[in-house]
Amino acid sequence: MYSNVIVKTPGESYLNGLTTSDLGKPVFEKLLEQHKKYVEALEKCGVTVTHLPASEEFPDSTFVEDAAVLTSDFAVITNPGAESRNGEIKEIEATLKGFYEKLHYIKSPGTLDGGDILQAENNFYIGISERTNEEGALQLKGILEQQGYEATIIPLKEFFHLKTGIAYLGDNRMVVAGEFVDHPAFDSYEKIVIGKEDEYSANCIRVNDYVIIPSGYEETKRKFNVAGYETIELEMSEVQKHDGGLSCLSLRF
Ligand code: CIR
Repeated sequence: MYSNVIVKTPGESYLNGLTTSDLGKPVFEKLLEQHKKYVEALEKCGVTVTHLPASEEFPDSTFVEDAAVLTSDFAVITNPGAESRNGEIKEIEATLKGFYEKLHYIKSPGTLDGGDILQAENNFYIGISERTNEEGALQLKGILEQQGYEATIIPLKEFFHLKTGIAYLGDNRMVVAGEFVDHPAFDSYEKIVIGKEDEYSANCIRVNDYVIIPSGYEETKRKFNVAGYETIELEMSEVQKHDGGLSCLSLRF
């Protein structure tokens, strides 16, 4: 169960943020509306929302997930791999000091984005990507093991971040797409397999009694409903245009 989430309103500078997609320029008003609905959905899930104001100096800072790795008992401030995003950690650090007594840190030359980290109960999976390097992954593994968790490092082949293609729903159940469908690291889980054409919907979030999924993925919704989950669907078009998904927009703990 999650009690808290941190979100951050996107600024107008979002339009100048990083992207690899060819989905076109985001429409700022539409983005704000989608973000507002996202926050309302989280509130419906029963969490307390800490809402940070927009920061124009950091175009990608609405993607708060990348700045920290959180559990109910400890917090790690990351060292985001994209130069333009690195300064985002200052505000997240200051915010998390209000929730945690002690913070851990990923330090250079290690880099790590929270989007590359997936927790499934006592196990963490750490992706090595364009943003998270081996040194950063090893630092986090060390911190996690010290705290009594297990950590597996997974070099990515295609996905942008680890959680671009995988989500944990609880109940030993993983949502997997693309390179993770047959990945041996996830063999012990019951899998909900997402097809190539629905790949974007693999980035979904279980928040207490609901699974929040992007709208427009009927087959994914059906699979979750059949498995017994109540779903909330959200329009994510303007977030997707800048390589973001549902998990990226919040820190949940
Ligand atoms: C970036 O390139 O960093 C942002 N435009 C997207 C970050 C998405 N974050 C995530 O998947 N955790």
